[in-house]
Amino acid sequence: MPLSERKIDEAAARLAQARRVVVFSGAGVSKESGISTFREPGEGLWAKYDPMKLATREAYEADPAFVWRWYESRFGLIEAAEPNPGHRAVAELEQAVPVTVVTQNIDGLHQRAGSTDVVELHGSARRFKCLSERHTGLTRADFAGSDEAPPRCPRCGDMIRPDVVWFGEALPADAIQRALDVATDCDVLIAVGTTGIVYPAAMVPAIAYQTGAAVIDVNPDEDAIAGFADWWLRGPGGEVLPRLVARALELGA
Ligand code: BJW
Repeated sequence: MPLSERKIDEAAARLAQARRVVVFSGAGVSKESGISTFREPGEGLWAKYDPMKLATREAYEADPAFVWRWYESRFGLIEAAEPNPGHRAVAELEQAVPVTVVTQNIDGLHQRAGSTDVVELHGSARRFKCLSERHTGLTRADFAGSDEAPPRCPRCGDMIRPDVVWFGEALPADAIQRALDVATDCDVLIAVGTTGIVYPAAMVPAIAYQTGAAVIDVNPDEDAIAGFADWWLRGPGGEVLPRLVARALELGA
């Protein structure tokens, strides 16, 4: 069923009154930029690959070359991708109200679209560290010219790994703390493009809801947030977010 103007208008009217907004995003917001989601039947990454053989420390230790090459192919797609109208609408909302983007994505597309306050819960495709984690904050320039897979840390010789959060690993403490703080403090939370089942990230929309924020969920398919959201705006982020934000700005957000 097409998403009604009435539903967009209702959600936009609430957004127009907001004092502080959190946008909680997942892989779906970047799908229209050509980046795969994880759990969609048939097309998500985990439909093609076993996450336990790719997104765990144990997998990396067992076959570092395989895992490194898989990440390198994904990072190539990420580098070539451009922000889509959904990312840009989120950035435009800052013209009217303070917005913190809490993203599970590692692609940096919110920042490239112009969002200025972005909390990355699951790391970043632009950062690397050595396996021992003694040397962090490395960039590609630190191992440029190496043809090893994976390259070696220039400082300790250990294997380099992507600075992303694998299953069973703790999220960056400062990022999860900030995410929980802004979730508690916001009065509107917009979730977009996430199944909302990966913890502790999934606590962010739940906490916002429990502390009284209005929750707007943007997703073409039902997710774990739609059940408690005030509005489930059913559709792709690249179509729904520009409509929602344009209407909220018209209403004087
Ligand atoms: C669209 C769209 C369009 C489509 N527009 N929308 C209970 C049981 C078993 C395990 C656990 C448990 N509770 C907790 C755990 C552990 C685990 C977990 O949550 N597992 C669950 C899956 C059950 N969590 C962890 O292991 C976390 N760490 C942890 O708990 O540590 C404990 C600890 C504490 C202290 C010390 C030590 C340890 C870490 C989780 C890390 C997740 N990592 C990944 C990979 C990141 C790196 C990489 O990119 O490779 O993060 S997994 C993957 O899932 C990735 C994502 O960020 C994350 C969330 O996925 P997301 O974004 O929701 O994507 P999808 O694909 O699921 O959904 C896409 C959505 O978009 C769909 O809804 C579509 O409909 C929609 N969509 N097109 C808008 N155009």
